[in-house]
Amino acid sequence: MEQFEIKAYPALWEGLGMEVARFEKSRQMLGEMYRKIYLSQPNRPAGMGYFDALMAEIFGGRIEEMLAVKRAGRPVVGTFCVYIPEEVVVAAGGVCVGLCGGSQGPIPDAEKVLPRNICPMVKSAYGFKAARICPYFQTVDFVYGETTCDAKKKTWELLNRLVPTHVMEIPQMKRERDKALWLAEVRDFKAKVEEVAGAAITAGELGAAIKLINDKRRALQRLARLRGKRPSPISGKDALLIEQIAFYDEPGRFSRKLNELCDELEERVQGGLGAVADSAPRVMLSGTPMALPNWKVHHLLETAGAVVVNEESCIGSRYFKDLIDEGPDRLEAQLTALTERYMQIDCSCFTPNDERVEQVLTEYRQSQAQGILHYSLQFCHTYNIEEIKIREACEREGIPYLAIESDYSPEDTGQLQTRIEAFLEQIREAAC
Ligand code: BJ8
Repeated sequence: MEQFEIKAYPALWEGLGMEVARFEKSRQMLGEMYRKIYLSQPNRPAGMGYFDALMAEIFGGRIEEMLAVKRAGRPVVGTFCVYIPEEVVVAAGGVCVGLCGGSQGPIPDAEKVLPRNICPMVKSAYGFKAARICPYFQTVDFVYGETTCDAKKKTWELLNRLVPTHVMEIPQMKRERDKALWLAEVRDFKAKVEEVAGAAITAGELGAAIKLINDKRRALQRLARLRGKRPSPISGKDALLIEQIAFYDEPGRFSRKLNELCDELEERVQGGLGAVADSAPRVMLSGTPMALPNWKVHHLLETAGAVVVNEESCIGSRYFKDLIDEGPDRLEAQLTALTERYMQIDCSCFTPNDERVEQVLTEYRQSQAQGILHYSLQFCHTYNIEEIKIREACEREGIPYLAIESDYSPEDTGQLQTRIEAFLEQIREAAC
C-alpha cells in the first residue's frame, strides 16, 4: 500500500472546466494525508482494501461512472444534507452525491465572498465550486440545498449564481402541519428530478430504490453493531471513512462490499481480535457531521490511544438509524412512508429536539462507549447550543464528557491534543 495514490485524471478534469493545476496539488496532498492517517494503521481488516481502492479512484473512476449516468439522460444531483431523499433520485436511475465540504483548502476562496464567521463546512463547499476544484461539483446537473441553518440557506442564494441550486424548505418543528409542508417539498423535489430525467417515476422504481437505500442503511447498521463489540474489530477512522464513502459510492456495490467487510469483522469478533487492545478507552462522538476528508478529531483520539466506537452524526448513525417502510406499493403511500422516515431525523435545526438527547444516550449504551466527545463545527449555533442539553444528560448519567468546537485548520491541534489526553485520562480513571 506504500504505492497508494489518488489517481490523476487531468484530461477528464480539463473537460469538466476545473482549475487543473491547483486541483493537482490538492490531489497530491490528500493522497499524502491518506497514507499518513489511514495506511499507517496496524492490523486493518483486509476488507478495507475496497475502500482504499475507492479513495484511489475518488477523483476519476467514480466521476466517470457518474458521467455515464448523465450521458444516459439520468439526473446527477448534489446535496448537502441527509434530509434530501436520495431514494427519489435513485428511482429515476440517477445518482445522488453528497457535496459537503470537509477541507480547509477552498475556505480562503469562499471568504472572498462570504463572511469569515460562518460554519467552515458551508464555506468549504462554496469555495470548492467558486474555485472550480471539485470534480463532483462540476459533474452535477443541479444542487439541492435546504433551509436547515441560516448559513446554508443564505449561501444557496449565492451558490445559485455558480450552479443551479434548488432549495427544499425543511420545517423546524414536527407538528402535523410541518409534516404536510415536508411532504409537499418532497413532491416538488420529485417533480424536479423527473424533469431532468424526462420521465415520471413509477411506484415500482421508487419501491426498488427504497429497498436499495434501506439495504445500504442496514449494512451501515451492521457495522455500527460490530463496533459495539469489545474489543472493537475496526478502528474509528476506518469506520468514519466508510460512513463518508456512503455518500459517494454506487449504493448496491457499497452495501455488498460493506457486508463482505462485516463478515470479516464478525470473524474477528468471534476470535476476540480487536483493532486495538480492549483496554483502549472507547469514545463516542456526537454532533455535527465530519465531511470527507475531515478526519482530524478521530485521528487525534486514536493517536492518543483511544478507539472511536460510534458517531451520532449525519455522517454516522443519523444517516442510517431509520429505515423506510417497504410495505406500500403505491406512489402516494410510498411518498408518505418516505416522508415519515425523514421526519425522524433528529437534527439540531428542529425545536424542540429532545429525542436527540435520548438517542445519544441509547447509542452510548449500545456502542459500549466509556465517554462522549461532543463535536461542533465553529459557528454552528444549533449544535453549540444543543450541546448544553447533551452535557447535562451526561452529567446526570455520570458519563465522562468533553465538548469541543473546531474548524478545519490545524491551528488548534495542540490545544485539542491536550484536552483529549485529559479526557482519556478521565475515562481511564472512571473505568478503574
Ligand atoms: S440534518 S446536521 S446534514 S443540517 S454544521 S452547515 S447545521 S452551521 S450540517 Fe447538517 Fe442536515 Fe442537520 Fe445533518 Fe449549518 Fe451547523 Fe454548519 Fe451544519
